[in-house]
Order: sequence, then structure tokens, then C-alpha cells
Amino acid sequence: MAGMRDSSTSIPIHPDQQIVGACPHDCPDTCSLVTTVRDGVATQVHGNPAHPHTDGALCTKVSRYTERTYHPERILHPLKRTGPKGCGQFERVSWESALSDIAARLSAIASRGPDAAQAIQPYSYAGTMGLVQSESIAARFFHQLGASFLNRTICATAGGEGLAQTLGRKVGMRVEFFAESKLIIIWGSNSIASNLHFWRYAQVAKRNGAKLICIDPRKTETADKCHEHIALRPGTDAALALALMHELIVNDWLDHDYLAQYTLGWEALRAHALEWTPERAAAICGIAAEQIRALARDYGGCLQRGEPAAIRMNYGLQRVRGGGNAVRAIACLPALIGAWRHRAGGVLLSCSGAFPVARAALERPDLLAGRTPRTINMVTIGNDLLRPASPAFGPAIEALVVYNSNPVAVAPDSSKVVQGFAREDLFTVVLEHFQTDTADYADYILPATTQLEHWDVHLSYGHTDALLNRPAIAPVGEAKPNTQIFRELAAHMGRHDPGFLDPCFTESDESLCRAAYGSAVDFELLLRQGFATLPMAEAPFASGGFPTPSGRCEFFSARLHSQGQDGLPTYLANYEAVGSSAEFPLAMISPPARNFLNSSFVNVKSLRDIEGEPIVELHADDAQARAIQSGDVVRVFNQRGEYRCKAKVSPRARPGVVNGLGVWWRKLGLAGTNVNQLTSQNLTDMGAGPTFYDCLVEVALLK
Ligand SMILES: Nc1nc2c(c(=O)[nH]1)N[C@H]1C(S)=C(S)[C@@H](COP(=O)(O)OP(=O)(O)OC[C@H]3O[C@@H](n4cnc5c(=O)[nH]c(N)nc54)[C@H](O)[C@@H]3O)O[C@H]1N2
Ligand SMILES: Nc1nc2c(c(=O)[nH]1)N[C@H]1C(S)=C(S)[C@@H](COP(=O)(O)OP(=O)(O)OC[C@H]3O[C@@H](n4cnc5c(=O)[nH]c(N)nc54)[C@H](O)[C@@H]3O)O[C@H]1N2
Ligand SMILES: [Mo]
Repeated sequence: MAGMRDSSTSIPIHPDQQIVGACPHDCPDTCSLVTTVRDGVATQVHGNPAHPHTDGALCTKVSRYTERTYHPERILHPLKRTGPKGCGQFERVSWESALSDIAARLSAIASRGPDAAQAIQPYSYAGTMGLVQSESIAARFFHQLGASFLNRTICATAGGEGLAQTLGRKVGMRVEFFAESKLIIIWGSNSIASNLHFWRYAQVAKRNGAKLICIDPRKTETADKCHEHIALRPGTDAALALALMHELIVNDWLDHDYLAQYTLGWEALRAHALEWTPERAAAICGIAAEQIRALARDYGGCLQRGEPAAIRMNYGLQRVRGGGNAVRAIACLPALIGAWRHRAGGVLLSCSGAFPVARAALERPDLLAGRTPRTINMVTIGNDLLRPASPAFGPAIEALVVYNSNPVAVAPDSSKVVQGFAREDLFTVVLEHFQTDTADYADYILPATTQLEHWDVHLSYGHTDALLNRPAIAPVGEAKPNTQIFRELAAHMGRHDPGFLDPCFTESDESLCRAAYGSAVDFELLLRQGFATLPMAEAPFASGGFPTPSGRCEFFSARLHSQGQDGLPTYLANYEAVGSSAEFPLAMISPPARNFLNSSFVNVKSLRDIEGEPIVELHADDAQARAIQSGDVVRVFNQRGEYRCKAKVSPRARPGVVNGLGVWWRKLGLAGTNVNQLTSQNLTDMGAGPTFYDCLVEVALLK
């Protein structure tokens, strides 16, 4: 792009470059970014106006991206621990010394016997969603090593499995068509905070007369802007969905033709739903039966008027024991009224299943060469780090390599997690941008590049465009892309195991970017414009064609049934249901803070200033009963631990439910705690996911 001209002299000055990239964060929006670079320095990041979903707009967090990249606390060179674990004392070392020591330590473990490398555990999630900087060279590295697998469950597996068992995989409506819907049910999602670009489509629909209904225990900023808000108790969504079906059935607001042609198990579901009167569900959900009837009138009314009805689910509702079943129950609803017949009707939770990612080409599972290492669930890392060797478990975890994740802050049941990370006999390597709570426990911290500094390709779980990220600037300090760190670590491992000298460990990032989609996405188009829309039907299930074994929307899942589960979507009470404990009477949810992304950005001061302090929102009745006022420092506690924060008496909290917002860095919170001090390692009904929002607590003034 042409540089600016000084009007007095007409001499070009400071020609700015505009580099097109992609937002790497774990967010459904996956925006197309444009970074302005002057003299090798990124001066600004803004939303790409040429990308329809981004439409030139970014969230507050990512529009501050240069503040994060050039943060004075960026880790700029490898660090080696000098003090006790967790105290955060490190000294600068060279890459050569760090990598050769790490390779020697890992090789020593792996060389003890055929399955010994299982004592080495990778731990990663979606710090970057990039296909290349997440599991490409890293996966090859751990496959070659024979390290334990990691089941990456911490976010979405309950809902993902619920969708897979109902619609076939993570597929759904195309997000842009929400703009044409006449009824939008926003279910378990604070879209303004965490799915802003969907919200823009919902706003268009609203201006064109659509009704918006929000189903969420918390009166979020999204609920404020909807016509109606149903503030149910956490973990009761399946009961609500079944009662909604009940009303559709008794009023005969059903698309009988769609049900007959394109669904499986209707008679059984019908009988099951008829047991769910609005009164029965209302008592469980803690809402009025009339609200359920009104919801059914709105939803069934769309069928009667021939108007499209759409549901935007998000992952908030599946972080409870029955999360998979809840997603299943909701995913069934569009088929009852034939909403899928319209391109602006149906449901969307995630559309990531639409992307033809060549995972095997990136990850090379063939490097396992017949070995089948055990799998560790990332949600239970707290318990697993503390487990001794046993025939059932295998070896104790002796080495941990963490990248793209901050488990000490984000994993449930922090006291266990911290205890595990504090083990003096655990060798821990953390690839990071910052000295997070997790990095404090590392033996080595290795500096990783940010999105402005490396290549990548992306999918999205909230729209159907593939994106390319070009590096805008050179790596800051001595930082290296994750891929490069694993390439160099592999080269050092090659001294101990020649398998690491395979050419697959020298493949470049650009080559990996090309390999990620193979020929399924036009890479030249990605290079030219930064994004490429997947070819997809506008109304994918208008005439059935679900990617399930039967090709139908599976109300009844034979696969679930064969696993000993209920084959029909059903309501499962929370592990920690309201009323089940006299000691801990309040349900706590801990949804995202708008200006953080999980625990990312907590250390960006301008964003932390907007969030203020760690808070727990309480309803006035619950606050009054405990003589708590806004601004008081409180203890939120249960059998697992205690979290200190400030109380905020707020109409956003419903009676009996408190909201502990955001995953703060422990060391930036009060008394070195965050909300995961309270959450449990219990797993969801499907997908072995976390149950962050299935958690009973008590709140008291700090004496
Ligand atoms: N700003 C911001 N954006 C984010 C994130 C962030 O931390 N900050 N996180 C990102 C990540 S990792 C993800 S997975 C996505 C999606 O992440 P989600 O967690 O789905 O994000 P939200 O939509 O903000 O929050 C979920 C909503 O569900 C509500 N909720 C909690 N329990 C229940 C329940 O039992 N039933 C119902 N109906 N609702 C419930 C919460 O009050 C909250 O408003 O968002 C991403 N986007
Ligand atoms: N109580 C409670 N806990 C939760 C949630 C909740 O709602 N409530 N949400 C859960 C959810 S949905 C999720 S997805 C998880 C998220 O948990 P994580 O995936 O751990 O997400 P972040 O906390 O954002 O941490 C990501 C880290 O990766 C680093 N990173 C980013 N890019 C790169 C890179 O290119 N290379 C390297 N080496 N590092 C990089 C960042 O600096 C950051 O510290 O948290 C879960 N925890
Ligand atoms: Mo997530």
C-alpha cells in the first residue's frame, strides 16, 4: 500500500505496510486482522474491512494487540529456574543450553524402556487456534517420543459430542443467515462479550423485526438487549428444552413431514417429552411455567407463520454434568418445527466440523509406529499429577511440556493443580509469551512468538471461512514460533534417537500452512486475500442429509444407547444441584469476562483496568442474608477451597446463583487465588469435559 505523503514536499514518508492476518484466539469470531507496520514495528491492529464477517470491527481486547505483543513483561529469551518451584525466580540462559538440557532430560526418561516415554505429558490448548502453531510439529514430536496423549477436553467436548450424536458432527446454520431470522434464541451465550460478530447479525435481524430471547442464569449485557430473558438455574437446560417439546407436541406445532422423513426416534422422543410438563420443568429450572409456554408459542409460532427460527447455542450451557444431553435436547428442537427448511433457521453451536483439515498430514500419527500410549484428560490434570505409578495408571507423570495453555489458572480444582505443579520431582517446560501462573512453576520457560510474528492457517467455529495469518513483524527478542521450538528440540533429541532426524521435523511453517487444508482450500486465494469461504449449502439440512449414521437427525442415538447411556436426550441433575447441600447453598457459575480471553489479557493493564477487580456478583436477597454489600471483600468457599474477591450486589445475579466472572491470573487476584480454587474435576456425561458451572459454594464477609 502506498505510504503517506507530506503535502508540503510531496516526498513519501514512512511507507506503512498493511499485513493481513487472523486473530488466533479461542473465540467463535476468528477475525481477519490487518496490522499496520512501520519501520518493522507493528503500530496498529484493526479488523479487515474486506472480510465480511469481521466487517472492519474488532473487540476491545484484540484492537489492543500491539500492547500485548510489545508488553514490557514479554518473555524475550529462555529462562531457567533458580528458586523453589512456583516462586517465579529465573535466570537467562541461551537457547542452546536450554534445548540441550531439555532434550537430555526427556531422553533420559524415554530411554528407560519401551513405554517409558508415557511419563512425559504434553499439555496444550487453544492459546492460539492456529492449525500450525498448535498441533503440527508439536504433535509429531510427541508421537515420535511416544509420550502420553492428551485428551483436549477443557472447553467443548460435551457439546461437541452432543452435536455429533444428534446432527452427526460440529455443523449447523451458517452464521450470516441469522440476520434473516425472525426469532433468535440465544442459549447459554453472552454474545456481546464473546461472539460479537454473531451479535452484529442478530442486531440486523432485530432491526428487521426479529424477536430475541436469551436463556442464561445471568442477566448479561446480551440479555439486557434481548426482548426476553429466561434466567434458569445452571444445568437445567435439558429440562427446559424437553418442556418446550412438550408444548410443541400438545399444541401440534410440529412439522410432521420433516419429522417423518428426516428424523430418527420421533415416537420415543415424543413419549419422553410428554412426561415434561411446563410445571415439572419450571420447578427444576427455577422459572415460571408461563415463561416456558410463552417460549413455545414464540417457537411454534414461527412454524405457523412460515418464518425462520434460529438458535445460537454456546458452550456456557454444557459445563455441567448433563451438558452433552442438554446440547442434544436443544439440537433436536429445529427438527420438530422443520426450522432447517429455511437458511435462516436451525441451530448453531459450532461449525468447525465443516473444515476439511488434513490432521494426519500435520500431526503424523504414523510416527507412533504401532505404539499406543495412554491418554490423560486435561481436566483432571490436578489429580493425575499427584497419582503415583500403578498398573492401572502406568508411570507417574515425570515431565510436562506446556504450550498454548495456562493450566494453573484455567484447570479446575486449582489447589490440586498447584500441588501437582509444585512437585520438585516434576520436570516442567513452558512455552509462553508471559510469565503466567503456570510459567512460575516451570523449570524452563521458552519464549514463543505471538500471532504478529509467525505464519499460520485457521479454521473458525463461528463462521465458515478459512484464514491465513502472515507474520507482520520479525520475532520480538529471541522468541521463536512453537513449531520452530519443537523443530530445534527435535534436532537435539536426534542425538539420542535418530528417529528425530526424519525430514518431517524440518518442514517449514509455510509448507505446513499449505498442507493444513491440502487441495481442499485454494491456498493462492488465502495468500491473496487472507480468507477463503468454504463451499457450503445455504440450508444444509433442508432435506435431511445429516452426517449421522442414519443420515437423519438422531433423536435416538443407538451409539449412546450401546454405551449404556440413555439413547434419548434427557435431563441429568447437576452433581452439585441447588438444594443438595446445606453447607453450600449457592450455585456458582464463572463465565468469561468481556475484556479477557480465558486467562489471556489479564496482564494487559488497560484491559485489566476496564475489568477492575475480581468480583463475585450476588443477588440482593443473597447479599442481604449475609450482610454483604457491594465492595466488601468476601470469601467464596466450598470443600475444595476458598477464593477471595470483591462482592458486587447486582441485578445480573439471580437468587441462589452467584457469578464469579473471568479466569483471573491467581497472582493478580486477591490472596493469590482465582475462581478455579472452587471448581471440581467432575466430568460431563459425554465427552469427558469439565463441569466448571456445576459448583456449589457459600459466600461470607472476610472477617
Ligand atoms: N470476551 C471473551 N470472549 C470469549 C471468551 C472469553 O473468555 N472472553 N472465551 C472464549 C471461549 S474459550 C469460548 S469456549 C467461547 C464460548 O464461551 P462461552 O463460555 O460460551 O462464552 P459466553 O457466551 O460469554 O458465556 C456463556 C454464557 O453461558 C451462561 N451460562 C452459564 N451456565 C449456564 C447454564 O447452565 N445454562 C445456560 N443456558 N447458560 C449458562 C453464562 O452466564 C454466560 O453468559 O467464547 C470465547 N470468547
Ligand atoms: N472457571 C472457569 N474456568 C475456565 C473457563 C470458565 O468459563 N470458567 N473456561 C474454560 C475454557 S472454555 C477454556 S477454552 C480454557 C482455556 O484455557 P487455555 O487454553 O489455557 O487459555 P488461556 O487462559 O487463554 O491461556 C492460553 C495461554 O497460551 C499462551 N499462548 C498464546 N499463543 C501462544 C503461542 O503461539 N505459543 C505459546 N507457546 N503460547 C501461546 C497465552 O499467552 C496464554 O497464557 O479455560 C477453561 N477454564
Ligand atoms: Mo473455550
